[in-house]
Amino acid sequence: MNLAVIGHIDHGKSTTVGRMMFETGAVPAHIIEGYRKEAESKGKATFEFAWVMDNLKEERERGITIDIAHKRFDTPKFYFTVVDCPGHRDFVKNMITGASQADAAILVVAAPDGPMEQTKEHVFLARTLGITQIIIAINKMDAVKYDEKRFNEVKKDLSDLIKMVGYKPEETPFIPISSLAGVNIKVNSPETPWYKGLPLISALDTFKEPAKPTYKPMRLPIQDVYSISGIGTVPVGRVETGIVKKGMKVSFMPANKAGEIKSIEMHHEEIPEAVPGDNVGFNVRGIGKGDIRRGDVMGPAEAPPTVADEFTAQIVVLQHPSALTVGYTPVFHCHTTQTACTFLELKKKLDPRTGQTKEENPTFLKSGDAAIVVIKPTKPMVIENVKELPQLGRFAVRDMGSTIAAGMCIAVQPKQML
Ligand SMILES: Nc1nc2c(ncn2[C@@H]2O[C@H](COP(=O)(O)OP(=O)(O)OP(=O)(O)O)[C@@H](O)[C@H]2O)c(=O)[nH]1
Ligand SMILES: [Mg+2]
Repeated sequence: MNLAVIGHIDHGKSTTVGRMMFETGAVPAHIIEGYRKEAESKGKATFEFAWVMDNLKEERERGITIDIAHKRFDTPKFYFTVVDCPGHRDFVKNMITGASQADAAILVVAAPDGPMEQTKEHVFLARTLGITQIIIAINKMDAVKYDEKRFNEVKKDLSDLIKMVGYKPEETPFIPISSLAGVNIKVNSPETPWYKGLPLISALDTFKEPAKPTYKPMRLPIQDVYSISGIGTVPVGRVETGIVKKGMKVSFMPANKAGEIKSIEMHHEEIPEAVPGDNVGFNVRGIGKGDIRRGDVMGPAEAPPTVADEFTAQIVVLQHPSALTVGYTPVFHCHTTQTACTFLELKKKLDPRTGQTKEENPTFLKSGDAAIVVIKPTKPMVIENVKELPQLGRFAVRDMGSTIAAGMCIAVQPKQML
């Protein structure tokens, strides 16, 4: 199960992940103790659990997460690949990459603050990027003296927020925790006698296993490409649909490069095939490091990923400082690609609640509007019809450091790739 941990800056996402890794035995106590001493000596006391996830020098100095990091831990039912997302508004693009790989999410909200700007933005993005299952951890309960009243206030605000984007509050676990103190993580703690639900780690086991679309054409968006001595070029990414097998002939789009799968590795073990949800590294005969990059998508040679000349999309505008018009060219984040795309045509404005047409050919769109639009990428990009390959058809639209809109591709006019 791929799990994203999302939420506003400083609300304790990395600390929560570090704490879960510790409590499940994925990180031994002496490592945490080492981090605790080092963090304290560097004026970063209390960051010992966050440092399990924040490995970059700049992350540790600034005390924030910048890029997403993957870690693994096991619960009785699942093994989780957890993606710790940055909360800082400048790094929402990294959060989108993390969220686009996830089956489920933990939303971390600090009890003293309640929902903040990136709480809202992350919830909206998680939903539009297709994450259907969510658990809400109301963290830093120690800082509000484990007050039930404060917990209920924050819970109420969050219920309203998640309901707006389509999650069901009554089916969503809300858990009062303190990641720093280790309260309600593995077992229910005496600090919150009023809390009758499950502790965080047990709640994770109530997630439903995502259906694996193995029968669809294989798609694997490239997240990174490494060069490893003795092995060669090693692209990494998550299988979204279909099966990747050793010996398979594959094609990368829009790079338009072909090769053959030599070996596949997951969590440092060689495996014969990879299925949807697997985060893998693999070696391809015929592919050099410079041939492909983040944003390219691998598919079978006989059914390569679709490169769009233009595509039709249904979008919801989250926020735009003025009006969104034809000619506007923000960055589209779709699977692992970030590509500038132009709004070519505003076909119709929809009622966001019913989906009925409100206006044909509107001259502009503003915050809160839903619409059908035609989009043209400024350079080749892979996007698929959401009906056939939902994982490759959802996107977020960003400009000047904020999320403008999110949506899905409902028709593609393919580009001829020779
Ligand atoms: N009092 C208290 N502080 C906490 C708790 N959890 C985290 N913190 C503190 O909050 C600060 C930020 O924690 P992080 O885990 O780095 O927060 P984050 O959400 O990962 O932050 P970004 O990745 O930068 O968005 C640190 O000083 C933590 O020690 C908690 O349960 N109680
Ligand atoms: Mg963090």
